[in-house]
Amino acid sequence: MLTLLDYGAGNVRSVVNALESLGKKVKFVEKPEDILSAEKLIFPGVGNFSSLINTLHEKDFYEPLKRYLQENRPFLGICLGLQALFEYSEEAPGVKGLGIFKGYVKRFDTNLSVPHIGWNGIKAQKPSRLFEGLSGEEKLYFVHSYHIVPEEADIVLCTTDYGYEFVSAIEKGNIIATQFHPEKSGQVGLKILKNFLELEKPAVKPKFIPSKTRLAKRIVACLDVRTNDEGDLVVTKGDQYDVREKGRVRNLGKPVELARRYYTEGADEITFLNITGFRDFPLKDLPMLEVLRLTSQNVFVPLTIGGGIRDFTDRDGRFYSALEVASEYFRSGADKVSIGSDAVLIVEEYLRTGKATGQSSIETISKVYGAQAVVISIDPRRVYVDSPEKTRHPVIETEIPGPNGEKYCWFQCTIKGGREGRDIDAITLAKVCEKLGAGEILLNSIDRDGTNLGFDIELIQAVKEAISIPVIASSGAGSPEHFYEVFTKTGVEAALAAGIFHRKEVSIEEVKCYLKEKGIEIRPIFR
Ligand code: 1PR
Repeated sequence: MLTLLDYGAGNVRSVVNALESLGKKVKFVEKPEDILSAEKLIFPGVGNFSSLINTLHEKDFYEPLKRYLQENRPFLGICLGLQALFEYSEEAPGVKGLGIFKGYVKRFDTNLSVPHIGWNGIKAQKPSRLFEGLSGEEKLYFVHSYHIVPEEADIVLCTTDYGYEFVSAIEKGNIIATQFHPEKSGQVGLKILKNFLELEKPAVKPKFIPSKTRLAKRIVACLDVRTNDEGDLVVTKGDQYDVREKGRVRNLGKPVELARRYYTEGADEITFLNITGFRDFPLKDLPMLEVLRLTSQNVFVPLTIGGGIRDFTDRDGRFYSALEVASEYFRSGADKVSIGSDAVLIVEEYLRTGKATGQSSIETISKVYGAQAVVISIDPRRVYVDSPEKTRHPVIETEIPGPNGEKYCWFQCTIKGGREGRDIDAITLAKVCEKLGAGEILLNSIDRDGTNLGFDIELIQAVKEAISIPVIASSGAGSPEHFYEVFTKTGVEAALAAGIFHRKEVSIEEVKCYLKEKGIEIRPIFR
């Protein structure tokens, strides 16, 4: 029996699912005594350092947890569950951590995109049971803006490179804690969890230690989901956002089955977009929550969900905040939420008034769940002009001239699945969203969606250069070469495709093999 310390933020369901898939029963800590009576305690953490420590105090968990750790009893901390073991964090000045180990938590000081999101390697620093069965070439899933700086060198279990070398896991006695998320690291992560459960067995020396680890470029499979004309929830796919063929919604499969297929085929991440979420209220749209619940039972890579994340008042006058909607998604198994239409309206308001309200979906969700949990999905369309003076929006000089030979264009944001164009451009939108607390941009292109012509490199370059959070390039992928092009011509961290995978024209494995041959860092597929 394992005991899980859930302090109420983030996606603990995936940790439970991962442990259950290993045949373990999980008990939740409900009262302070449950901590001291645990045989093995698991403490996953996402979100914010101060909200975690404050919640531990409020629930009277702080002291029992400290005692459990001081008694050197079996413990696995994950992400913030690692950081909380140190004295303090730059994320929350004045807030005291558990102080089990000397040292502090520091914000990444690098010119690379922060958060550090994605699959990176580990360099073992000492033998450990955790490394049993690993070859050293594995990549694990990270998502964080802060990392630990321990004072005691002997607790360092492994390190990882991101701009510089940082400590990515520690081990001392029976206490192990990782910055990466084993529960989101596919089969490799499950192996690590299994190793923790067998901690009493002998430690092993890692076979291979890379000189430097590299963050992999992520390949994301996207499932646009909606109810079809028969009332079934299906994966569909549009051509430039038109999902109907001969008047009927295209049906490309069932969401849970397809997600599972992409997981086994090597997708580094899976995104569900509830494409009619702008008009249907997602908490009434229970099938979508069920899709997440079922998917997260056996898909152990990050899951993002988008569609309908905004404040909402129902017919009876009951108000639901965007934070409540997002929380329900996180509880159902999502790791990140993606905000589309609402982000455009928030940024318009911000530009009109010149100030942030602190109450928007982006700000409230980011504050509770952390920036890394908030993705902004942008649906831009090219608007051509003869000359830059013809518009007040930032323009680019384009190599793809407009219908009348125009040499300039700007990228107009749309809402409601591309149905309504707004007076704001994608570059400004991305910049303001970053300022408000978004952690990642999912950059679509209505012009390229479903065309197989390749990504809109000019759009992606323009947005990527304007911001410092990671960007997922989307729309238009038709071949492995297109992925290579977007990774080499722009600095994007991830590339997403839908149609080619759904129609089985190109597999995720083919894309990864091609990229690997060309020298692009990817996450190897371990089955
Ligand atoms: O506005 O917060 O409710 O979110 C709605 C979400 O649904 C947004 O993220 C929006 O992008 C998405 N969406 C709405 N309508 C459509 C549609 O297609 N009619 N999906 C839609 C389109 C594009 C990607 C697509 C890529 C790759 N989003 O999802 O998967 O373009 O396709 P490809 O590889 O086949 O070219 P809100």
